[in-house]
Amino acid sequence: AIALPGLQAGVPLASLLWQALPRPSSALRRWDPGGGVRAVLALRAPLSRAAGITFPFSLSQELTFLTKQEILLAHKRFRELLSKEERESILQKRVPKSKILTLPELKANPFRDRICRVFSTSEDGDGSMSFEDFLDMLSVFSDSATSEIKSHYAFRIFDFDDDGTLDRKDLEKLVNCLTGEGDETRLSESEMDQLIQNILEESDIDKDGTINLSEFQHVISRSPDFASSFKIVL
Ligand SMILES: [Ca+2]
Ligand SMILES: [Ca+2]
Repeated sequence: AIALPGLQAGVPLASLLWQALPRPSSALRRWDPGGGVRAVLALRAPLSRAAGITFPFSLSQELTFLTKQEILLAHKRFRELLSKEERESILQKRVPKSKILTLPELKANPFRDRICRVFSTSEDGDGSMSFEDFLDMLSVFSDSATSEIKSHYAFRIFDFDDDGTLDRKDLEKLVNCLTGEGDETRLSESEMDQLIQNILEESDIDKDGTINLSEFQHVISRSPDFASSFKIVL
């Protein structure tokens, strides 16, 4: 039997993907699906004013998913990742991936490297983050982001080679992230083959052997718990 949590007949891929992630404990709030749904706060006023922070650039619309309190907390946490001298010009600085991954909210996430990669705007592909990148990430993982936005980013996170489609290799890596790469936990070759076959049977609607974004979003839409489990809260 394949010992992967959530893997039963009829359980959609989305459940496998996110509900198999480490469960929340009282100390770890990041995957807490019971955090409650906060009202969508559509910040019509410029965010800079709302948050009391001076931004010399216009922030993207996606950031409307964060509340003023969340932005202020993000600002504080990001600032703490910078050295004293760097804190003078926080908006011009990038925090290296190694530092970002010291945040407990990311440290235990099996997709931490991919998350940095997807949200980093660094042209070097080093996963470093500007404050704007950091806010983008928190916005997508916030309670208020829509399921469509979350599934779009989940797809990008799972698309390990960034080629716009989830093929067998991506799915294999994804499963290994969930089970861990240790000899005791990882799936055998035949279990892996079976699992990927199941995932494709369920998701690959046009039968081209890979899962594209709309196929992925279709599967995710059948998992009502997805949006509440795709979450990082500082
Ligand atoms: Ca791919
Ligand atoms: Ca397909």
